[in-house]
Amino acid sequence: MKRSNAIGRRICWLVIMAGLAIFSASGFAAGSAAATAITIVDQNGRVVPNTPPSTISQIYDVTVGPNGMFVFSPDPVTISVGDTVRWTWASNNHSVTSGPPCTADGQFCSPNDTNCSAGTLSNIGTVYEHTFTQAGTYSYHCAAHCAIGMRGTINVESAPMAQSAFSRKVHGGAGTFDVPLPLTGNVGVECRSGGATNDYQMIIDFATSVTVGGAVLTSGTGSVSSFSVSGSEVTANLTGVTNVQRITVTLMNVNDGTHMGNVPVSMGVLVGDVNGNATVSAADVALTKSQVGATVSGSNFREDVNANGVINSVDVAQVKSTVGTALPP
Ligand SMILES: [Ca+2]
Ligand SMILES: [Ca+2]
Ligand SMILES: [Cu+2]
Repeated sequence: MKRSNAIGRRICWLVIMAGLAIFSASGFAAGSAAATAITIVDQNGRVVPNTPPSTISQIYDVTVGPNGMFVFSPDPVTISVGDTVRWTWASNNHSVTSGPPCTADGQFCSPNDTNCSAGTLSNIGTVYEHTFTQAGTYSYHCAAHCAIGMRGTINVESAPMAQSAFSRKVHGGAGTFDVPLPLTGNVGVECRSGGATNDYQMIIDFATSVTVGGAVLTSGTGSVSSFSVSGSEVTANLTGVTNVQRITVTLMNVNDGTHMGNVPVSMGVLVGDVNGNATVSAADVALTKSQVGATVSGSNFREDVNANGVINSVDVAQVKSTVGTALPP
């Protein structure tokens, strides 16, 4: 009994240590990514939001010459801007050479994207990858077997453009009010508190109806608790969104029938920044005081910092408590 307990404990420790090793490995990766981040300022010295990559890239596999057949499989392949195609040779003496059949146009080619006109042939086991950064239709072929039909097509689609985005809160009985979240340039600043569990709701509108594969918080602290799509409007419910940070929610695989890709939307979270200039100062306190007792409307809802439908001393106190905080770069 004792002995089996000791063994059990040892196994338990091994599991914990393996877990720690994985955890610290991922922690290190995150740390080094943060260390390489750069801060860019505009002509007025204001920090330009750290825009994340427009897509979270995926890898699509294509087999070159499966079962000795002179084909690329699958074909055609449809991907999004930023995705990578990975070709793996299943038989000998083939190339991946971009261009209208059957001439090289030099856009990409195996084995290393150089001297495409040579039509270098590779053998079984070769792996060649190319990342597509521009939307378009890309034809390619095997330099040795194009004439007998060994050709392929990669369709690279760009993501649908979001038309507008908002951070939405219900202010008690006063109504629902939205903080605009610009899709380019400086981030919109959400100045209202998220309540006990730091909840926010992001609304993203497209020009036409869309389908959405998922919604993920791709930068910052918090998570997407649920999302829904109604026609052209996507609603993402967020929770655990801490104060004083920038977050990015990425809608994955948004498809409007002609475009497909990931759509990121960023937001600054700075409770008490009622004038939205990315710092909380005496000016925010004064602005909130000036609206005490006023009916909450589209022009002063930011001063209802706790979003309960009235502007009073509780809101003033909340703004005062955050004076000195600022949105990080
Ligand atoms: Ca401010
Ligand atoms: Ca209030
Ligand atoms: Cu070939």
